[in-house]
Amino acid sequence: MSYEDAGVTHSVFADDLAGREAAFQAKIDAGIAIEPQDWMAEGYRKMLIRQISQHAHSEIIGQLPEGGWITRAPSLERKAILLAKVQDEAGHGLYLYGAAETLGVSREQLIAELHDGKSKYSSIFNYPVLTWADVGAIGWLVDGAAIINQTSLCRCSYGPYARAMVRICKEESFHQRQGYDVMWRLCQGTEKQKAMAQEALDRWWWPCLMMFGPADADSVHSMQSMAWKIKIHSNDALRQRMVDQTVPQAEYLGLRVPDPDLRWNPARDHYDFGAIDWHEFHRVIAGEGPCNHERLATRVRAAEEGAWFREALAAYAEKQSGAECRNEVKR
Ligand code: FAQ
Repeated sequence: MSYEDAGVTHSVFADDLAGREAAFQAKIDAGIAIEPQDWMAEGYRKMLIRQISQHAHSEIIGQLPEGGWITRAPSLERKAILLAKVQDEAGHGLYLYGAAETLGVSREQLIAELHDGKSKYSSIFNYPVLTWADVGAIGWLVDGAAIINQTSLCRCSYGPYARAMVRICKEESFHQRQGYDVMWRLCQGTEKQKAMAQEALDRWWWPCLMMFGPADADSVHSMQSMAWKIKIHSNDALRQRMVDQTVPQAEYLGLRVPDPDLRWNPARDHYDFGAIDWHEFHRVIAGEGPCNHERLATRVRAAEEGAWFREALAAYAEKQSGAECRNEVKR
């Protein structure tokens, strides 16, 4: 018997859905975390999968730019620090894929979407790392931008994502400090070393401001995402925070921020800064940045070459769990 035959109209179900959505929104408005077993709006689930998976991909692809410098780090100490940092990024990817899996998608599916180019990762990882100073600039500026964005995500409405962020932010703080320390040491060094630090800042400044996404007026998802408290602050608000925090740090290093329009505005109590080249941003996220092809190809090759190892691990795990079940039956 159909619902209509039973005298139940569609509008009853529509009312039921509207009621559930209203209760869901009220929960979010009251600051109550949404957990995987809770009812959630389908759009909310999809928005989270999109953002968390892109975030996870960014952590994994984000290992590549600095990873290329592990063998060229200038001392044993710097090598050990960089190795630990790059490994941390892999861990962040795993926490985030784990958080996405609680929403009913598989890790294999998400990774396939990255490899097919259907899912994005952060624009910043499509720029080349030309000198050791770039490694410092990544820690200082890229991790610095990531912390500003992620500190706000620690209060996001989805429990597993918010909890992953708390852990990630603690590690990112160490990453940011090590990057600043690399820059500091270069700025205390020879004229050539200081020039290298300045060139790195010149290259990374604008792409780092682009990390926060398009201007609020052009942001497709921000309004709904903020209503659901997936995002707590807008792209422009976080970008402004990045400028305000970082300019004094650059001044302390004795470096010049590459923006002729940058100036303190006492009326706003913020720095004013110049226009971002949004054409460059859109080119990079469309796959045409300086390193997009190389980054994705490296990632796909690593997955293919490691397939035998993952298969062996899965076979071993299956054998072990079979043995455990048999032991359980014997007991
Ligand atoms: N790159 O409507 P909105 C890190 C896309 S982690 C590429 O404003 P939304 C750690 C956006 O996806 C860095 N695409 O989007 C580390 C959307 O496209 P779609 C990653 C971008 O989601 C350090 C379209 O533009 N962090 O660095 C970018 O509300 C060192 C419209 O934009 C996160 O992922 C971009 N920069 O806001 C690792 C944090 N910006 O999906 C290694 C979590 C925008 O419709 C070494 N994510 N797009 O096809 C977020 O907070 C948000 O997703 C934003 C974008 C703010 C990135």
